[in-house]
Amino acid sequence: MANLTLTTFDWVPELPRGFVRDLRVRWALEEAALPYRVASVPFGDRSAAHLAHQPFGQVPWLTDGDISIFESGAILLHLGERNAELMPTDPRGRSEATKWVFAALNSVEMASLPWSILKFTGNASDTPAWKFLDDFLKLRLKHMEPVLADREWLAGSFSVADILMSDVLRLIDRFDGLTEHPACRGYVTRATARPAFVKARADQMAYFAAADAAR
Ligand SMILES: N[C@@H](CCC(=O)N[C@@H](CS)C(=O)NCC(=O)O)C(=O)O
Repeated sequence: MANLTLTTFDWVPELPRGFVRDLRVRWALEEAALPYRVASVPFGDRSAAHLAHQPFGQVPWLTDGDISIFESGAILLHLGERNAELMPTDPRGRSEATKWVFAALNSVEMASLPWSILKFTGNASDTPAWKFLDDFLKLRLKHMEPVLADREWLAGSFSVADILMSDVLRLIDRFDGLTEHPACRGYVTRATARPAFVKARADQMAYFAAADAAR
């Protein structure tokens, strides 16, 4: 792969550190032992150049030569297409991994993200809206539980699907949302014990710590 550059923010507050989505990309790049450089855009402003790469003014995005890709799921699929460490190479295995990539983002994260936002903004209170969201997420977790009790990794061997699913579940766990789902929790423990995750997380933490020092 040509000249990979991962772009993230130049600084973020303490709360999201260790969870900024550039970590998903760092993790995949580390798993595949691909060399890359990290670039940054201001946390404060959204320039036209930023929006040209990421139309929602978010991070991350990855450039691979003259190809620029936003959306962490799309980036991971792009990397997975070219690296056997990230996706099975047989058609059945690839479709397994692909479907779990979409399940992580479109079935679990679509419930977990609003749930987490209400949690960290202190709005997880006794309201019908919160109860609805909490029940909705618990239903998704209830269905993930037997899947994850039954296998080590989603598509047979470790793949980008596991990076996404475990990262989604990891955020729920941060807010104690996996206490009734031991298989989901065990899966997060298993995934985050991988050396590539440990390095990716440490690198992200160091990157934002260096930004503190430079402010
Ligand atoms: N669906 C996007 C979400 C990206 C996202 O939420 N990025 C956060 C950082 S983890 C961000 O840029 N937040 C600032 C904002 O939304 O303006 C992806 O998975 O890449």
